[in-house]
Amino acid sequence: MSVTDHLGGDYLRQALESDVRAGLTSSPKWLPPKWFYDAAGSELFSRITRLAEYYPTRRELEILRRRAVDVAGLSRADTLVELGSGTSEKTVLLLDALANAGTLRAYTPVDVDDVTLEAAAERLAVRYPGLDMQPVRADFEQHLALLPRTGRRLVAFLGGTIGNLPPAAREVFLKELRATLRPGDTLLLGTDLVKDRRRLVAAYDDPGGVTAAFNRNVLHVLNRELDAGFEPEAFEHVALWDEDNDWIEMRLRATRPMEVTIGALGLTVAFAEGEEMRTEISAKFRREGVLDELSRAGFAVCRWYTDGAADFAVTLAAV
Ligand code: AVJ
Repeated sequence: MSVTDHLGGDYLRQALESDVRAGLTSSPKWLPPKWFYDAAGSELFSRITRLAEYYPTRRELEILRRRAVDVAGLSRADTLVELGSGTSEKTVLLLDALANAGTLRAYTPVDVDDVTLEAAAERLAVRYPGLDMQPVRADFEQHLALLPRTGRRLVAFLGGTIGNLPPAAREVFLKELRATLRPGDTLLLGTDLVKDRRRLVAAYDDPGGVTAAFNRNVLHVLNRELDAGFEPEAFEHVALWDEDNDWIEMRLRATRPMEVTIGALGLTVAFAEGEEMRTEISAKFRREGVLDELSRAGFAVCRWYTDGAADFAVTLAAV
């Protein structure tokens, strides 16, 4: 399996260093969520998706189970481009529907992790022997312009991951994505929806502490990759609902004053007792908001699909 790699050399390393330097020298401090996902973080995320409190994955699957055939019929895509490593369960629903519609030719999974990419591509190659596999190792925020442009494409961006981008970055992302597409191409976008705040907070603060471990994992990543001296257990997991911005915010709160050295950056940062560092926003949407953001980026919305409880939405849009 040959992976097209846009993250060669020390691209990721540079990105991590500059993100961490920018975030830890800001006030308030922050770290971008993309660094949660090393092998341990990906495993913790996969445990999160099985928690009773974490409804988005199940709801989105429910929608895709019910609507994949409709999506395939409307998009008539020959190439599925999947931004971010979906669970193969979601991917298979879309690939099966496109194969049954008779249009499927190629599959391009896009992810930063080559192990994830190769595993996905190899598993699916067995299930779809004639499928042209074109895995791309890339950062979907940076390398949209470099993705393959052949065929009639369905770009799937699922899981609600778009909610991890703040509004300005979302706008840039959608416009850049739109600019890479041609008439006939389509976008399938997963978004979590605004709902009762207790359910939202519970989904990001489970009693078993799996989400807390996922949150602290970013400190383990910094310790290992940047020779940092964080004591992850000295930070408390915080999940709160920001009702002005309609997003869940995850933070790590220092339980005592600390000085932390980040060896690879030659940087020492001080945390006051109780100081909170933002590690993720996860925006929740309303129908008008999604439609508005898509149309401002130049997409024409064709379908708005939700699950029975209206917890989550999947939108199909054309260019
Ligand atoms: C997979 C990125 C959409 O924001 O809900 C889960 C990540 N963070 N629990 C989300 C996550 C905390 C998840 N995304």
